[in-house]
Amino acid sequence: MRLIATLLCTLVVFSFLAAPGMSEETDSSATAVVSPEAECDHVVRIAPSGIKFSPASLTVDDGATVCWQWTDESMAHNVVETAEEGGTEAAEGGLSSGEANETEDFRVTFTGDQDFTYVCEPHATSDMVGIVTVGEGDPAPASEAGSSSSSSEDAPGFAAPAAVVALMAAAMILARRD
Ligand SMILES: [Cu+2]
Repeated sequence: MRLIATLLCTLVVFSFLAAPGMSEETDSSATAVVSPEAECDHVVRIAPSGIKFSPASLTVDDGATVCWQWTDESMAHNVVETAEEGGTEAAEGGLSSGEANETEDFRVTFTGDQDFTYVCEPHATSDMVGIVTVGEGDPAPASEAGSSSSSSEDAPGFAAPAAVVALMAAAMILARRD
C-alpha cells in the first residue's frame, strides 16, 4: 500500500508540473509587428465615403509590410486589432495605431500565416473594419478560441484535478485487490 501511495504522489506532482508545459503548445509562430521604418508592400487608405477602409480586405505574402496611410481626412481614424473577423472589440494585447488621427502612417510587418482583423474605433458602429490575410490565413480558425487566453488557461487547471481523481480511483481498485 505504501508503494501505491508513493507512486500516486509522484504522478500527482508530475501532472501539476506537466500542466504549464501543455499550455505552451497552443502558441503559434504568427506575429504582427509595428515597424515604422519598413517599406510599404501594401497601402490601406480611407475610401471616398470617409468611413471605410480601402481595400477593406487584403491578402499579402508572409513577411509583407502593410501601411495604413491617410492625410488630412475630414474625420479622425485609427487601426485597432480585433479578436475576430467582423468583430469591433479590441483584441487583448493586440496592435493599435493609437489615438484616431486625421493624418496617419501606421506600418505593420506580418510573419506567418494569419488573419489580422481590425477596426476603426470612432467608426466601429459604422462597421469600419478590415482584414489582412497573410499567406494561407489563419491555419486553424476553429482552434482560435482554444488558443485565446481564457480557455487555454482553464484547460490545465481542469486537467490536473481530473488526473488526481483518476489516479485515486486506480489506487483504490489496486488497494482492494490486496
Ligand atoms: Cu474611421
